[in-house]
Amino acid sequence: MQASAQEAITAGSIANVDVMQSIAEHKGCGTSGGSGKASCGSAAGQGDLPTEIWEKVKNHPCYSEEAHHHYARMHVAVAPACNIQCNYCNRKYDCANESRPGVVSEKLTPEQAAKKVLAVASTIPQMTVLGIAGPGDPLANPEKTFKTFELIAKTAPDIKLCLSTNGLALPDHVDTIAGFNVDHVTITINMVDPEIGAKIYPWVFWKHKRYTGVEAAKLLTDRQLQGLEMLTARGILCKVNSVMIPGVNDKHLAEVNRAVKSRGAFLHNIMPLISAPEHGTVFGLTGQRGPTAQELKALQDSCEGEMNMMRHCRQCRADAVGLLGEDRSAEFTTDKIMAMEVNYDLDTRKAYQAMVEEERVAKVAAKQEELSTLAGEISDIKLLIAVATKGSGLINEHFGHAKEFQVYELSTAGAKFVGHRRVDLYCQGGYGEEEGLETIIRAINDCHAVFVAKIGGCPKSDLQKAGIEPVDQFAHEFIEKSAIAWFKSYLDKVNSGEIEHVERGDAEIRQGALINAA
Ligand code: CLF
Ligand code: SF4
Repeated sequence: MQASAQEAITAGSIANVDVMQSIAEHKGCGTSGGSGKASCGSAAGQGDLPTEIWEKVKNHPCYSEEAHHHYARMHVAVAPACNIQCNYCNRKYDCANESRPGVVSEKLTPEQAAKKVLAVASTIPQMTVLGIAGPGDPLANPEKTFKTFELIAKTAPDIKLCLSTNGLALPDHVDTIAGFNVDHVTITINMVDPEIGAKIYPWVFWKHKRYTGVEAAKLLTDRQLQGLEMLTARGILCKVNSVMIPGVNDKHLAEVNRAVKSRGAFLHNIMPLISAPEHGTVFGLTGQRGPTAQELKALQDSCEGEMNMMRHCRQCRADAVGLLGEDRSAEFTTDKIMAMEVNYDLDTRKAYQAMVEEERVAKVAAKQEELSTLAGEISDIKLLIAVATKGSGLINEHFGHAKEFQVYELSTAGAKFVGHRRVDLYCQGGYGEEEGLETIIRAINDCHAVFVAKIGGCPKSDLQKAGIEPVDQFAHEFIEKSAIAWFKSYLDKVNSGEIEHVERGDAEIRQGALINAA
């Protein structure tokens, strides 16, 4: 039964006191000046995370990189209005703070949303998180957002609730958020300097008044940081999203990183600006470019010394469903869910998730075992590989069917997930697309090898010509274990003089692919 809001607030506050204490004591990545270890919220296993926090992140596909291979999230598009204007947003489309530009979601009432959640939870037992991320700002639509949370908490209590906001209205709603036991809140913070903010936000609308320029940006940054402090004081895990806009805030984001870390943010997600004239945004029309793959990675790397970085964000849509790298929203349109027989069975979900956990444990054990073969290797070589995967941490996708490649950095320290590249499908109706192949090569041009379950002769040869080794010998095996084994043999070949290690160039973040991949 749903507790009243006040009861829930009280219960939530008590439960969160312990967690708050744990975040404060945890030196790795939370509030307290630690070194920001990649084990927090992003790598396999609990690492040095306190158990209370690990329990909150371990099945959340956005807060744990490792979990995103196994667990799914869904969004319900119940929040159409917005209270600010971002120069990278066209309000004909979904909120670009957590969505790819140019995507339109099917809007739902809270009741339709609750039915959809049950339908998805019955069909996808590894769906563990329900997020509200638009299509506008959830807190500019507080009644719809909180009514949806209330209905879902009542009917599907095992599903974690998640919220993403631009932060303007956040301080007014922190108690209600805590009252609904929302454990995870994302705030998009692109600046802490209003002069820079004025280049990103033409206006904000607050207390029945429109503010513009530096005044608007100052109001926004003050409210965002205040909201962040209030949430972390209540033990709610906060992720900060920042859109990297070259020439506008790219140099400034290190300062944003420090500012949010000092206020207790758990995770920082720096996303590339996706900008094209056809989006009809200010930045699209003025020709503002987004970063290249290596520019984005360099910024993420530089901030990682400060705190935990999220690198697996897919900038998903406001009605996204499925694993982060896939989109099953078309299976759950309003017409379809209203006609669906819903059988929400907690025991079945738990049993399925127990199997997923076994798979995770096996994957981590295989990786650790392979890692021991690198012990004693001394080499400065660091390189990237691209992997075709359908999920579960396996190399289980054909080259021609891949809509994205996951990118891992290999070194003597092991294999580390550092991002993904969306691509257009190479295989169209049974035939390979030559033009598609060129764009795929540009998207993974900074990688030394591409790991696939299978690949045809033509793309194989073209990849080799481009200096990217196609690797299909580890089909259906675990990604990290296989990558480490391949890297060991690569180092052996370099050490024996059989091959020479050469640095690769930069790669494109494929805007077209991102837009088409709705
Ligand atoms: Fe959704 Fe966001 Fe919650 Fe995740 S998404 S509200 S935290 S459940 Fe995740 Fe999607 Fe990136 Fe967002 S991949 S856009 S970070
Ligand atoms: Fe668009 Fe989201 Fe910015 Fe609102 S907060 S203007 S919906 S990107």
